[in-house]
Amino acid sequence: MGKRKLTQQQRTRIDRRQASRVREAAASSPADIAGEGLGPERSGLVICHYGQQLEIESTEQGSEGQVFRCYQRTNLPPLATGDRVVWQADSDNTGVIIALQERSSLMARPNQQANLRPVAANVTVVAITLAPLPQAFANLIDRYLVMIRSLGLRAILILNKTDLLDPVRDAALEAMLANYSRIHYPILRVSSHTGEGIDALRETLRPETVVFVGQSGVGKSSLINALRGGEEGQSSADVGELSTARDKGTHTTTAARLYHMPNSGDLIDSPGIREFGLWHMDANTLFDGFVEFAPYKGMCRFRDCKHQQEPGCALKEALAKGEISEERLASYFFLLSTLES
Ligand SMILES: Nc1nc2c(ncn2[C@@H]2O[C@H](COP(=O)(O)OP(=O)(O)OP(=O)(O)O)[C@@H](O)[C@H]2O)c(=O)[nH]1
Ligand SMILES: [Mg+2]
Ligand SMILES: [Zn+2]
Repeated sequence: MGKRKLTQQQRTRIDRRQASRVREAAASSPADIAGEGLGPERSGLVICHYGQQLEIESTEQGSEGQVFRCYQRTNLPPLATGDRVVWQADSDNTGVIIALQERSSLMARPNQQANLRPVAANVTVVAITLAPLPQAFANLIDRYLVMIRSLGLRAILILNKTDLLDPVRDAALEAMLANYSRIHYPILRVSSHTGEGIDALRETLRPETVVFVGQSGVGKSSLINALRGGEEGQSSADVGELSTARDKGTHTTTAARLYHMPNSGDLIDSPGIREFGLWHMDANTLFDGFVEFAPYKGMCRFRDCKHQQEPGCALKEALAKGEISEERLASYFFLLSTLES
């Protein structure tokens, strides 16, 4: 299996090269691209990508907002929800995507084979969604935070299902959230059922393109529905039951899908995941993913300090002074041990 170890910069470069190659191909072989029966080139937005097909929303004046089913030319890289593309209509509201426009960001996640699979493109904020149930794990949150940081995106934490909070049972959850609050991650507390905090969350997300990530069952799809409000004629995201089926790894949302907000901004729903690895990452990028470690980078007495028992270790000193937390340092060491050497 071709395991990749790419930095975001490299990935962006590859994407860019690919995009320009595609543009060149389009320019050099108009006969092929504008094949028989195909309409003029149009701009579009990928709403959803499932199996071989993609749903493309026209962003062209005249047909703006209309949705078409498209296939993509095989010379294109894998496309993701949120990608801006050039496509041509075929017949019967179907079409073919011929080019990918440059991406400002690409959220990808490693699959079982440690290959990166694109999930959402052109997002500005990643909303890590948590709930009292299913139980939240700091280590999964840390993986997301590292990945988000490595992609140069902004992270926010959303605690959903506040209606289920129990002061005794959820003391550990509150302590965990306080830990993230201390290192300046915004935390919004909401309930998609009671509506608590939904207006404030909508206000925070308004100008952004946001992808919702997090474990299956935390209520990502429910939140998106609550944020959009139940407008007449509007399609809503599928919401699942918290059932025993979930323990076997069934997910209600199976493909990332983009929803427009009534005024401005886009929300992307994504399938829940139980865990994902960071195997593809290098140790330096991992370290940078722990934002509060930044002031101590390169400050240890020994340049190759492993932050274990070495004298003059800046990280250990920060820990002793309470400037970084035990949990986060342990999480860092754990993730470090999972990287490909
Ligand atoms: N009590 C309570 N239940 C909620 C809330 N939000 C969602 N739920 C319930 O949680 C369950 C899962 O909701 P979904 O929106 O399908 O969760 P999801 O994160 O989209 O799950 P996947 O699509 O599998 O990743 C459903 O039974 C919802 O009704 C909430 O604020 N309070
Ligand atoms: Mg869902
Ligand atoms: Zn050190």
